[in-house]
Amino acid sequence: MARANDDAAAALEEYADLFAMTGGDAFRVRSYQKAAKAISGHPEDIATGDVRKVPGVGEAIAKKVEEFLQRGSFRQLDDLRGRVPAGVRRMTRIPSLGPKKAIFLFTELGIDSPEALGEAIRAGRLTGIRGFGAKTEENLLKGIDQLEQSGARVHIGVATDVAEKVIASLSGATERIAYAGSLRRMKDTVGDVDVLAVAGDPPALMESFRAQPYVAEVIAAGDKKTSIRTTAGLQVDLRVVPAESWGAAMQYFTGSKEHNVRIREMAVKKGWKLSEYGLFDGDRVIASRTEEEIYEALGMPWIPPTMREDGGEVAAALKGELPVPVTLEDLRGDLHTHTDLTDGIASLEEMVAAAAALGYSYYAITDHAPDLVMQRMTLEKALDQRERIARLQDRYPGMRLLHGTELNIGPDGAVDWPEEVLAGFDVTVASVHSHFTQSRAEMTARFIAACDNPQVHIIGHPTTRKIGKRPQVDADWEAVFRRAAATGTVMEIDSYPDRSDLPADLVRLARHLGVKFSIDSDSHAIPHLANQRYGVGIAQRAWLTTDDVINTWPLDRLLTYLGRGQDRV
Ligand code: DGT
Ligand code: CA
Ligand code: CA
Ligand code: ZN
Repeated sequence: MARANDDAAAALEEYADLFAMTGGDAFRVRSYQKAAKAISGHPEDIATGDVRKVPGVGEAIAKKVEEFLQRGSFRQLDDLRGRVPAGVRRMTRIPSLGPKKAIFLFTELGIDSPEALGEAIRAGRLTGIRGFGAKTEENLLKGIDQLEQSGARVHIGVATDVAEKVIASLSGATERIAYAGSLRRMKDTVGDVDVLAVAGDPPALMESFRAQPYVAEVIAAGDKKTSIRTTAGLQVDLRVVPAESWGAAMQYFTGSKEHNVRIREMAVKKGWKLSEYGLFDGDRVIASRTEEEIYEALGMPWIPPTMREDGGEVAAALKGELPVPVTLEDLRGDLHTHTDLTDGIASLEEMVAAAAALGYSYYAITDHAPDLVMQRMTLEKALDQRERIARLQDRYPGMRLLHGTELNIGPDGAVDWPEEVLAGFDVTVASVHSHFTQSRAEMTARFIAACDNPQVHIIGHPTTRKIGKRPQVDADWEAVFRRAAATGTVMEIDSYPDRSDLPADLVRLARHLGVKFSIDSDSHAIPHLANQRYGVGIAQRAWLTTDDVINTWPLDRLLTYLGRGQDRV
């Protein structure tokens, strides 16, 4: 679902950054950032609607967006891009280097990338320059290292948007085009995007690729392979492959490297050779056109990309015991969503209409509870919302509306409301939103207390990580999952891509211990409902089947599990 909104928002964010770097007024910087956020969360596609209807978008910003929609950029952005090279923008991501110093290094010394800065420091070119003492230089080198190691990876939401944009922009110049690599395996973070294409005129395709508006830097240009860095800072490798080896190339470049090593062993055992061009017996091609043929020739069914991590999938496939992983189509509902009653930006009516359009058979509204004080929730407001939901239900005979709430797990494991109030909700999600740095013992006890609460159904975004921003909390997860399994408490897979929480390795551990899961969007705006595909990716990477995921179940099975069935006393 690549919408014009996201592209326009990204352009405005980039503009805000550049504007700040070139000494722009802080108030205006903030107004661009706010407008970007409002546009990306706006339910209507601005390419067909009117951007002036988005709150916080005034005339000046609307003009820029309109120009962007017409030609993929706007004059003021072009101006600033011309003044600040992409590499200089990347320099501002070095932890100890602010925008002012980055611009200074560029204009005074011609340093135009983090790599160039590292070389300049090591060559002693900064010695004696005011503001760059030995200690500062040391910190900068450390920061450049950090940037290379971690900052280079982005979360799956960013990578998917980039990949879909690249594919849409080149589909006219290709016979076939698709992405492979870690993104196809749906890892929660992606180092670079690997795109494969079949093209009648490879040089023309590469030329068109280099000229796309999302290209900030060309890293390597060739007729078979071109690598660029996008304006979002992500590297994309485009490879042209022969049409007859499409399947072999997809298999090879999807990886993982470790999975490919296993597969190649199978080929070698049979006296064959497997490469990105095909499976060969000497010069004879055994299979190359499709992935299915290759796996079949090696004696196993096609293995879904999300399972290709050398986690026992090859042995399972050879024995015919590969589980059928849950798919997006299997989801019958969403059990964690917000409205503008708390921090969502769409109304109850709008969210429910969008959920119905997805064909769900049930949908839970779970606005925050009173303990998250800034949300200003009260019991009165919650009960009022319950009545609105009951009235709205008549309009959706095919979809059951569930009135839920997202509780806050306090430092001691207590939640907002007493059990008798909670019993009035159809479903409760309980999550940690503060006191992230408690000791392992305290955090473990906190989660266990929440699991022990008979009115807590689901633990929301359990590790509370935000990729690239906030680490996971420290807990004895095995102990938490054991208690969750014993009490029937469900662990959430929060599909919001910068959360991706639980991550797949912890899902695998929890499944092993007998825990059930709920794949939820945690939507705060209509476009977020579509994030469920990322949660499904996590579930597949952990080999979950529909039996493990409660929101694939029919309504009556779900309600019975939650203690809200017909037989409720
Ligand atoms: P990333 O980009 O770090 O998120 O992870 P990947 O898995 O996309 O890794 P990348 O981009 O280096 O390579 C893409 C795929 O190409 C990788 O998953 C497997 C394949 N590949 C690349 N280099 C090798 C290699 O030296 N040996 C084998 N067997 N496969 C390779
Ligand atoms: Ca990659
Ligand atoms: Ca790559
Ligand atoms: Zn939350």
